[in-house]
Amino acid sequence: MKIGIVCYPTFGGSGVVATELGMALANKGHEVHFITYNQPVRLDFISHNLHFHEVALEEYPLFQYQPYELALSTKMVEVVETNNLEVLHVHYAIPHAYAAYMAKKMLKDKGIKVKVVTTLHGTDITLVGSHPSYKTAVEFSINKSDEVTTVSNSLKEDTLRLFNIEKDIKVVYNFIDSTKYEIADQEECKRIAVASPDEKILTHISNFRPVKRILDVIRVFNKVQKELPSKLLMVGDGPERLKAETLVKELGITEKVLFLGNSNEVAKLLCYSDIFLLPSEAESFGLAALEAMAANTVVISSNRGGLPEVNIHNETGFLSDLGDVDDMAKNAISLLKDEEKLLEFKRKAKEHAKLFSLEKILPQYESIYKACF
Ligand code: GMT
Repeated sequence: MKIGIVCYPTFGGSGVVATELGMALANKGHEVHFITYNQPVRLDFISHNLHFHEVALEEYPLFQYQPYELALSTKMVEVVETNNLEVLHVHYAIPHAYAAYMAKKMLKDKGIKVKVVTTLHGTDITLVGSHPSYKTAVEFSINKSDEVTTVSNSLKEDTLRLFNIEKDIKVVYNFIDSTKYEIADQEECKRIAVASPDEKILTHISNFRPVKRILDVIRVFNKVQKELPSKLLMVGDGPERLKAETLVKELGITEKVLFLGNSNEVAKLLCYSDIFLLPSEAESFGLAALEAMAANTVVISSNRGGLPEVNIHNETGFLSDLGDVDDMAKNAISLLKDEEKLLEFKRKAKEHAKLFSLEKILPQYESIYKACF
């Protein structure tokens, strides 16, 4: 098929899923066209079937805010028309689903048909989408999509609770390409660079937005490091970084916490991690937790949103109530002190991650594209 993929190209779960999906589809022989304002960060031109079309914005002094939806829908029309695309798969409702609806209408006027698949990722529904400034347009564009998917059952329930949805919503879980996490035995896994052999390694990866509660990450680690030698790797960047660095200084643990910035090579950091911390306030799925599990890392997370669908309590890790840093630290310490139990949890985490493999999820998206016709 000929498929257009629209996503946010930055670090963030929805962009990662869209990019990995596009690359996998191209690998399987589909013709894939990414339409976005920058080249997606994880995009690797591994196939001649992959194309990137930049949405360029015109600076104009009259505009306080650039009309991105307009430029995006114009680009979608151009790319669909020039390349005979059959499906536009938009990731994240705002403003992508709305822009796709406009593009579809403009194309119809030209006698060209295109189907729109919308994948909801979380904050487009839970944090931003239901805000009165956006709700009407988000609800409208979801209902006008040919097919709608969410990345977890939890997000489907939230969508049905917060909006008046007339469409059937299909749940298609996030996925991982497990081959990318098979580096643990290879030379690339440089544990020695971050910790000494007796130290345990805890890791957090996110965009450091308030919803990720990275101060809880630091507080949990602070309790852990009092009990056993350990290091914390903070991977990512974002608005809460300064607060987190300040807290680390106040607690006197700067030597033990490494802020590594954004990374495209999470597998190389996760391969030596023992525990992945994700105490988020909301998480429609928690792709970072799944990536950690695929890399043999136990997850200690909050029990919010779709996290219980990914992280199985007392098997692949532990779930705690929001903000319960004592419980998270207690679970981490008991696991890290029991080498056998830790290894068993790691094994189960890796095993469970296989349920979300690319091979299982890709055909689900392909049948959704077919269902549009
Ligand atoms: O969580 C983020 O910071 C990024 C956000 C996004 O929209 O890119 O991630 C959302 O989509 C991911 C992929 O489907 C999910 O794994 C994340 O759980 C979800 N984030 C939230 O719901 C907060």
